[in-house]
Amino acid sequence: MKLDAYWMPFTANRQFKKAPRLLARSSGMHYWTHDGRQILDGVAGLWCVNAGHGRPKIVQAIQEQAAEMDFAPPFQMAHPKAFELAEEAVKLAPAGMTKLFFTNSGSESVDTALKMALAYHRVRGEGQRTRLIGRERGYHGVNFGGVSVGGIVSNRKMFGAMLAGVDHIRHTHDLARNAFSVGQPEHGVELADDLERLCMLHDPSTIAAVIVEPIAGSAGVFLPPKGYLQRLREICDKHGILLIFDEVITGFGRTGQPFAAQTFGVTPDLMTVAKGLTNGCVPMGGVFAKQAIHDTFMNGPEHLIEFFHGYTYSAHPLACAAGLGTLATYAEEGLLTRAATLQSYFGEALHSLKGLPNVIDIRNFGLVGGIELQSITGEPAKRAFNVFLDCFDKGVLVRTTGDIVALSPPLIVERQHIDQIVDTLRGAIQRAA
Ligand code: PXG
Ligand code: PLP
Repeated sequence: MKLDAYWMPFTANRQFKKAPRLLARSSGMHYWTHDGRQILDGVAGLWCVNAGHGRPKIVQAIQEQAAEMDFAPPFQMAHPKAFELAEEAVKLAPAGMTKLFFTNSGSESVDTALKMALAYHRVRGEGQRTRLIGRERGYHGVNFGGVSVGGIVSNRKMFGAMLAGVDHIRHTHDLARNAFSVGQPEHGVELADDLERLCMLHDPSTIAAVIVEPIAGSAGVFLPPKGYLQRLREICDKHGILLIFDEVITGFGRTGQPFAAQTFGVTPDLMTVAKGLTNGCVPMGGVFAKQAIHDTFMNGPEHLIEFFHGYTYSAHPLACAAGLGTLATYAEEGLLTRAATLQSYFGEALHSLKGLPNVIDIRNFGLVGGIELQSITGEPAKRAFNVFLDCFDKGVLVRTTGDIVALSPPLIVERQHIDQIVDTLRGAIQRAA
């Protein structure tokens, strides 16, 4: 096979093509490589295959839809499954988040939510609210809006000035006070007050929205300190700022409830999702909005378009079919709350790695885990990458970012899979010493 033409995303292309890792098949908790090796999926593909691989309802829904109708234009037209999927999805959302706008990815969801926030204020006659606030070490996808509010330096520094008027609150990662916390860390609620600092600096009446991940995933699994999200909500309410939760990773059962907003008891104004919405089977994302935000747009003449935004593939029939199959599978098997019942077993298994060489922190919540390793001096990210390669060699797929190993197994994971993941990691971390 020629590997030349494909310019791979977020990949060390030259290194990869010297020793490619190709997946050929998947089922349940497993992948099989092109040369037939079975690999246990410790990361739900890329935080998305929450119901596990090759689920019959989803496969059938996609097959039938492909035969019945391939594409339907989404502007001034629609098809029934778009409405059905939105109806089913808002039943799972936090109370009051009754509207769903479809996109094709998390990155598009983020840009959509940011535009919704700006337009909402403008429609209300507060067009001076143009500033967007993100958080250091946040990941909100790779489009210009998302990297602007995002806080990962390597995802930003090559790309110029990005959106104007964006600022960032401090991240919540605090090894000195919170290392090896089980579940939510005790310390750091006051970091939410950093939003007050930006309100004072810019004047709160210029700020449209704040976007955070309830649990930061991509940058390395950073949990919200106890009370932190509540405090953010209070500050936003005080100043009329919209709160956006980016639930692209935390959505659809990862934290033990359908959404982290429910797990943590804090309802945002807008909520971005993707990944688990279709079990990763067909690309799709969405933005949940509170009824009142939607209704604010619905005030002009009825024949006029209310929100000048949308994608050719918004509510694509194949994606809607996959989404309906996915939500049915989640419901039948109780998957959206399964992480709550497994979280203590998963957490204890992960924390059993404490004391291994170079393990400087272990973090867990629901079925999300992070293991932070001491970097090799002068070679950041190398130790964790070696652990990733070693685990893959031993038949387990994990994910690394910098020197942090991230875990997010499909929600169908069983205890023996958790044991296999952790035992494989134990060996790999020892060998990486
Ligand atoms: N927001 C959040 C919180 C995400 O985690 C996106 C937006 C963007 O979604 P799309 O579908 O445009 O990729 C994400 C995506 C990793 C990793 O290594 C995580 C993501 C993407 C790529 C890698 O953890 N999350
Ligand atoms: N570029 C051009 C020239 C287009 O015509 C379109 C859509 O019609 C786009 C970009 C946007 O594509 P999409 O709607 O798939 O995001």
